[in-house]
Amino acid sequence: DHYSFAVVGPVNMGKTSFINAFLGLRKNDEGAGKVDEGETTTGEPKKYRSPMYKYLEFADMPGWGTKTNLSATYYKEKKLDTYDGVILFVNVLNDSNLLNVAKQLLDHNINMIFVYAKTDLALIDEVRRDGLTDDGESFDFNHPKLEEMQEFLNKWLSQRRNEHKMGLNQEQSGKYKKLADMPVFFISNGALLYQTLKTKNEKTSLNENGNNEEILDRLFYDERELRSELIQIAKEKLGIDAMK
Ligand SMILES: Nc1nc2c(ncn2[C@@H]2O[C@H](COP(=O)(O)OP(=O)(O)O)[C@@H](O)[C@H]2O)c(=O)[nH]1
Ligand SMILES: [Mg+2]
Repeated sequence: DHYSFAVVGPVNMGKTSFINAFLGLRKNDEGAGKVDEGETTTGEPKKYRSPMYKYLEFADMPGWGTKTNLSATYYKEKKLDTYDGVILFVNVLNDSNLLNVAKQLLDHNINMIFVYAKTDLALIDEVRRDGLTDDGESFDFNHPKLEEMQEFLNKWLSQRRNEHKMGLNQEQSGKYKKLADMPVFFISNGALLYQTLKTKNEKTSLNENGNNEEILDRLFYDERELRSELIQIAKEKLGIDAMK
């Protein structure tokens, strides 16, 4: 009667924040998952349901540390074969822990989706690095023009999507090349962009109390696509009736 996603990946990747955002919860709301939990590889998954999406369940799997070498039995221990689908939060593509899990999911025919979160941080770094748009004009992050940002983001996203797919296709062999065909999304908790800029002491025309919505909404639309994808996957499996 419901579709269950396990959310898997290293610690501090925004897994819990994503679940909270999906369920419309802010981090201090009742029922929201605890963020900044640190490494809890051995803990039990925390499961989330919401009256908004009765047919979905998220299991927030304890994240592993960057120096952790997951045992080959992680997949089994975490009973990943009992979930309908797994959302893999990627830190770097050559993360052998993540790739091992992905391969075992493929072996067992379990749906997987790759997600790169915190894209605001990666995007800002990228803009810092070259600071230029393709036509050589300087890109002003502090006074973002919507159209400009949109174009920049579209290019950047398709580049990163290609890198991800090519990387998997080239590095993996045999049937594991199929990993490159799994859906991939780049998301960001858009509301955190303001926070990020503030922490980095950046001047910004974004402000804390509004006017950001249009920009943030358009910037991080991949998040909406991911949301639709998850709902769609569940629908296909459960049938339309379950959604009523
Ligand atoms: N800038 C930015 N920070 C984020 C984003 N998502 C999560 N964070 C922050 O990253 C930290 C870790 O998030 P958390 O959800 O606890 O990660 P988890 O360990 O993977 O569950 C928290 O301080 C979040 O506020 C994002 O999209 N952008
Ligand atoms: Mg967490």
